[in-house]
Amino acid sequence: KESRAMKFQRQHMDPDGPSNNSNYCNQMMRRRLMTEGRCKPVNTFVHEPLVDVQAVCLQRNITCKNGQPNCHKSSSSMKITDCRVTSGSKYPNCDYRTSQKERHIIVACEGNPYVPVHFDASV
Ligand code: PAP
Repeated sequence: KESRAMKFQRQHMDPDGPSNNSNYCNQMMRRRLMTEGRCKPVNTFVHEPLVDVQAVCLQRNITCKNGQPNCHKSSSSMKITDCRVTSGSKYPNCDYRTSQKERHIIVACEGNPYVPVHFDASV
């Protein structure tokens, strides 16, 4: 079974991206299996080395959107791409808007090793 840490990498890590094109989210959301059963409504890909994203778990704890205390904010801004399903998108034809940004990321971490398992927000 896929671990939460591996699921985070599948859903959120693209260190070598982004290919600079407006179809990025349409292609990546499908390729990373987030359009199976439903179109995942919002998802962020991070374009930084995995070690740098894992290191965010070493930052001090902050409260996550769901009230849990296991979130951490990156000290530097990171290259990210936000994917948001369009209003006209109809499953199984999942259609996304692609927005490239540079933001501080907030991730939830768990386990031993203590690694990212959930992408909470970018600020
Ligand atoms: P995403 O939130 O990163 O988009 P999602 O598929 O929702 O991905 O998975 C997040 C996982 O992190 C969930 O575990 P599961 O796959 O076993 O359902 C969720 O329980 C877990 N998680 C751990 N800490 C938190 C947190 N503070 N907030 C939300 N989810 C968390």
